Amino acid sequence: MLAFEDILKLIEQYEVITIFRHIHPDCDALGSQFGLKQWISENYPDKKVYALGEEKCTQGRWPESDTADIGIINRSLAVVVDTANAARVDDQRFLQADKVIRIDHHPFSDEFGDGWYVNDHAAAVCEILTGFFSSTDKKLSSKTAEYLYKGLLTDTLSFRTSNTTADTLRAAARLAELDLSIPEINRELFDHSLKYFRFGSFVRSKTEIINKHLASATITLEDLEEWQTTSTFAKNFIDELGHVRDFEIWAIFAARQTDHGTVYDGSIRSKTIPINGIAARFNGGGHKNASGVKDLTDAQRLELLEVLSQELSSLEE
Ligand SMILES: [Mn+2]
Repeated sequence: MLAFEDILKLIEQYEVITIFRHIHPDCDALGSQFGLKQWISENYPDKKVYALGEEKCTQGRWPESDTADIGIINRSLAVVVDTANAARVDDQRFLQADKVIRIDHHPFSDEFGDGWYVNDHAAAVCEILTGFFSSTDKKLSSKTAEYLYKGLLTDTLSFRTSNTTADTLRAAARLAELDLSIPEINRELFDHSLKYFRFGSFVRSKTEIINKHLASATITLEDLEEWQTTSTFAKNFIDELGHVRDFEIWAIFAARQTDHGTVYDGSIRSKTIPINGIAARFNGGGHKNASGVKDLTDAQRLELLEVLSQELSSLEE
């Protein structure tokens, strides 16, 4: 495990720094990536910093990724953010960097890289970076703060998740001091289209109560066709099932067509019961109360719901 001083030393030691994020990037992946790039560029203007990764995120506005040839990566310090598994890094060329370190807040799963700072009590990598930057005597600009705040706000669902702590709120306060427009950032990240609004109602209409404390919505290929949308888009609507007093666990599944037939990808949330262990048995994983699964047959989808249902039986009085 690296300390903040070790990370700072490495950054100071390397002339070239490449920053990598995970596939299907969310705002914490992008916020920590571009926040780190911005902070290094402002404090060490002679260094070359590259934010790499192909895939884009539809939430919020973000800069374009950089491009770097393998020669650049070879002599760089690669910093992988928000990613617990080597296979999930968007751009596997990170493996060819001179040194690889990672900064993450997912439960530790994969021992990759030459060193790491992993704190699974942090609500977001952006929270960790806020602590890191504040531990130095370097400048933290409003622009860097805005990137970090976006990651913090989204990974905590606006400071509502179970991993939101006093440290999270202190980090947010530290960032907010730097002249951020809180309502503008909120609108940028959370205002959505009329189609999104209507699809949310559709997801609610498809929600079934499996037992009193477990709810699930399954979006079929026909549904996706009718709405002209994708399973990735549909899975984002997991929050439509949240905020119901009776539900302890809720899940959304969306169909995807593959060469070997229809499979289901899903998102699962719980109030208190750990679900990442169960998700791991169904081609998935994630956080204690927020996990994903993928490539399930319809039978596996039903089996998963059965397992979740049994998990809840301990709550029945
Ligand atoms: Mn994250």
